[in-house]
Amino acid sequence: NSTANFGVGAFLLAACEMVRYAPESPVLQNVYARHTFSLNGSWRAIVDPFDNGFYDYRLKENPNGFFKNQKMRDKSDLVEYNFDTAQQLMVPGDWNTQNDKLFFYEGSVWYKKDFMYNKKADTRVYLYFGAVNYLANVYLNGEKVGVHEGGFTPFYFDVTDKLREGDNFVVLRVNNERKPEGVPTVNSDWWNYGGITRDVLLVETPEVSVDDYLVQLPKGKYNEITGYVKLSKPVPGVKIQIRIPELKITQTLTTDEQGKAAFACKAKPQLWSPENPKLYAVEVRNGSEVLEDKIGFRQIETKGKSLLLNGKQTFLRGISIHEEAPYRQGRVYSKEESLLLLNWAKELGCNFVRLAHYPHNEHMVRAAEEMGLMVWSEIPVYWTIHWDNPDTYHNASAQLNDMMERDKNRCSVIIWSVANETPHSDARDNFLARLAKQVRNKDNTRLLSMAMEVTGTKNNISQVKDYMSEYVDIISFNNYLGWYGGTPEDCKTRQWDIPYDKPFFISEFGGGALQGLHGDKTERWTEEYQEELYKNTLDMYNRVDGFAGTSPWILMDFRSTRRQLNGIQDFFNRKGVISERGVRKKAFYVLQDFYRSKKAEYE
Ligand code: GCB
Repeated sequence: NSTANFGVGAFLLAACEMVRYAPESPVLQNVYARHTFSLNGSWRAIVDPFDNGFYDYRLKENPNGFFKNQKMRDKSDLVEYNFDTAQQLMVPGDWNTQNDKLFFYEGSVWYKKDFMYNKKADTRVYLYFGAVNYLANVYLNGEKVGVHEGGFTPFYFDVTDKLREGDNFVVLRVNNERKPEGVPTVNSDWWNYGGITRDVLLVETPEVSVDDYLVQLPKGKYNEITGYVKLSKPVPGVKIQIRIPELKITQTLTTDEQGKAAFACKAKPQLWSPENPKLYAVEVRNGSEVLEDKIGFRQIETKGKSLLLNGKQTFLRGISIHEEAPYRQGRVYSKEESLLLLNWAKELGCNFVRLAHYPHNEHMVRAAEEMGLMVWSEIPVYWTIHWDNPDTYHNASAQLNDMMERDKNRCSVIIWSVANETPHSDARDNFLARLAKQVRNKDNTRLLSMAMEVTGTKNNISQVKDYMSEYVDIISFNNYLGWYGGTPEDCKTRQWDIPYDKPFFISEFGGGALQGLHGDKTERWTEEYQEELYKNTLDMYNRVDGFAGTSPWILMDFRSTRRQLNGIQDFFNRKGVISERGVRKKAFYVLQDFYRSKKAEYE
């Protein structure tokens, strides 16, 4: 667990540099409730395609790399870089959409930010990154702090001893080169946005602080709230108070030898649901340290082919979403832009969103919760990654861990997904089975799934018989009948064989349409084709027993390097039901109608 917080890169380096990467294992649950200083804003940036700031001319790591932030001492001095005159990039933000020259860029960029800090007694300070895509080498005041691999999960380092009174500077080498052994691997259908893509914070905590907590309904129970708190250090005898004022709960806990304390108390909270997204103010107090959260309570389970929310059968009226900003493109990092996307989902009539194909920023998950949207959260184990490579496994496992840690108090998250469209092999099955076990060991209050595929079609009957089906709670699969194979007409007769006593969920279907392009419903890329495909697909699955929901691909057109067709795609995947400029296509209204009728059916 401790190494997982620092990702695989840090783990590998830890072996050779024990001191620098000694496991610290903070979780920093609910970072936004803590005492923080934002390091967002304008950063200096040096583009470094050959990693000249990292390696010397013998390709050895240069102990005087750009992280030293050297300045000319006199006029004869030779320093071949200068952060102070370098271009500026906004953080958070991907570099691709901030500078035309960086649109397709994949490589290293050095970032630097100056800041003032006044040191305080009895305080630990963490340098926190919401996410950096993909590899981050972090330095403070010219010293190495740590390394993190993986583009969509938070990480942090204890920098208390490296901070100086007054002026400080932080430098990052951010590298977004795709690597075959990476997670994701070299091939994916989205833009490889590079940069410091989420918030950067300095987090101050007391010397011994509450670094983690969990508050939830235990599996299957409605009249009890359970959970735990954990200190940043194994200090026994510390009194921690948990309060849920609205429920008149005040629990005073005393930590054990590990600095942990568990609790359970009788309570009958109003349940969270899309119709009533009730959240309770929760307060965790450790002396003067107070963490405030809003937490909802619900049960999600399956029974035979049914999916039950709070014991009541439900249908997931979903949509898949990439973390891509409307109008401007680039990565979403703010609550405002998260709301834009989620409001569209609400307008469609959704009660569920699939946040594909990687953990989205924390604002997105929290906003979904406030709005009454259930969430599918996924790690980028996407297509054909290196199933046999132990480093790849550790990387995926660390990302899974960090996703679950960050969002474990979010009742909106009902499904942890460990993969998308992965090809069967023994190595893959073994890899995914281990991830599935990891989910089960950590959390029994949510469902486990993965987006699988059709395994065969014979006599017009498509079968979904993936070996991973025994591991999941809900059989999810992506299928593009009518787009990548066949025509929308074929949906009218296609039969389905899904031989499990579990609900099934269509995690993707869809087809491309250029918004504003009209024609006959058999003509590709027209809104009419996409509209027909939506009608026929929804009718088709609606005839199959156990159909528990869908998250069509996708809410909005999004940038993809794989989509090159001139005049139509222009590097956009056009399967959105809304264009990247926010214009609804005809299929939007088909889905909206369908969800209206589903809502009525289930109420
Ligand atoms: C898929 C993938 C998704 C792609 C989509 C497509 O099955 O899961 O990432 O973007 O198909 O448009 O081909």
